[in-house]
Amino acid sequence: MKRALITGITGQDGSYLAEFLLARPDYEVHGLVRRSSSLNRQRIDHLFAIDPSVHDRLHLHYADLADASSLAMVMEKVRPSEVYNLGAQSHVRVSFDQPLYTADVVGSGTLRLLEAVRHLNQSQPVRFYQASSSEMFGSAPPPQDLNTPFHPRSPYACAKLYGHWQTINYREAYGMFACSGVLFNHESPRRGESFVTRKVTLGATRIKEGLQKKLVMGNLDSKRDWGFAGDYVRAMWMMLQAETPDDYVVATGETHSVRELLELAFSLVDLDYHDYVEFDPRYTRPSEVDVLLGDPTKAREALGWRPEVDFRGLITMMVEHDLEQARRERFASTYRKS
Ligand code: NAP
Ligand code: G4F
Repeated sequence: MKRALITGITGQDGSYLAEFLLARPDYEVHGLVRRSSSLNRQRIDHLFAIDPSVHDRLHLHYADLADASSLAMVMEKVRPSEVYNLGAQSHVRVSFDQPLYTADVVGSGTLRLLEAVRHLNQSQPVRFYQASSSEMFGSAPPPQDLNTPFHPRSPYACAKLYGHWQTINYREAYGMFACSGVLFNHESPRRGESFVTRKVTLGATRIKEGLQKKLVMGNLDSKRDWGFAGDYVRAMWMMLQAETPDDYVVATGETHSVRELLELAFSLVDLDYHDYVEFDPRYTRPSEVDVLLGDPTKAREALGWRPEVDFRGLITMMVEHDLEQARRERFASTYRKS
């Protein structure tokens, strides 16, 4: 049995990664969860239905990236062979409101986890994956790959860059099997509701079903290289199965503007976004990343990784999911009123 430890298992990527690993009978999965006053397990509840063995192969542990002692205790208790560091305050706009908290969890949190892994690595081999981000490229002109100089444009991106370099330094200094995956934006029906793709697919479908009248947005001109989260967690796993540790860019190699995203999502429900979208500066950022476009050649050639879902397929998948959800909500409210 391989034993994987995932920080951020309750998030979008953590849930897809856990699902991917549990589909393989040779994996036991351990996830870190944070204590909160209300349970936040919607993205992983369904995993227990994969097959009866999951009840013995999926385990959750309370810990926090801000708390070094909790990380050391879980590491010692679980003794994983693979560690995936996906936990983060991952919202770029929010990082401007909470820069110190973001730096602590995203930057120092990675270092705390690396220290716990280094300690365990002295008695057994441990492979480490760091969830780095294309935000680190910031204002560097596209296309971006690992030879592109970083120019971060938010507290979140600066903190991710710190975690990226710490990961590389632990590999070089201690010979650890540590990889940094520089992943471009990836989305899914499980994407948090305040990220732009999900905000748009939820907005378009709720407007279609009469549950919402307008959609208030920020900068429509920025461009992103959007892929499907299910494809991207496969790349994370592939990095840790390689013979030698290395860093990779994971992207589709295509970029689209927020405006194109609006056009597509609204057209899928036969609406014109111009009739519903309004601007509010509250959704802009003090410094913006204008264009992200990744070059995934290295991941394709060295790992054999390729994305299976394209931009249109991704937004269609999200719109279909959210339309079904909006219909259920409309039906429930009509039923309550009758
Ligand atoms: P997400 O949906 O926001 O999930 C973040 C996860 O981190 C959640 O499980 C959250 O737990 C957990 N977390 C937050 N603060 C924590 C703390 N102090 N200690 C432990 N866990 C904590 O993010 P995602 O989209 O899955 O992204 C996964 C990782 O990839 C993140 O590191 C993100 O920054 C990075 N990344 C994402 C993208 C992308 O486009 N999705 C691209 C590049 C890199 P709760 O459920 O309790 O809040
Ligand atoms: O969906 P977003 O919030 O994602 P962003 O900032 O690119 O960050 C995401 O991808 C990173 C990888 O590059 C991850 F590391 C990070 O954790 C996160 O997952 O915004 C995308 C674009 C931005 O240019 C933003 O200004 O959409 C623009 N936008 C326009 N109106 C909006 C809105 N973004 C949000 N969240 N909400 C709006 O109303």
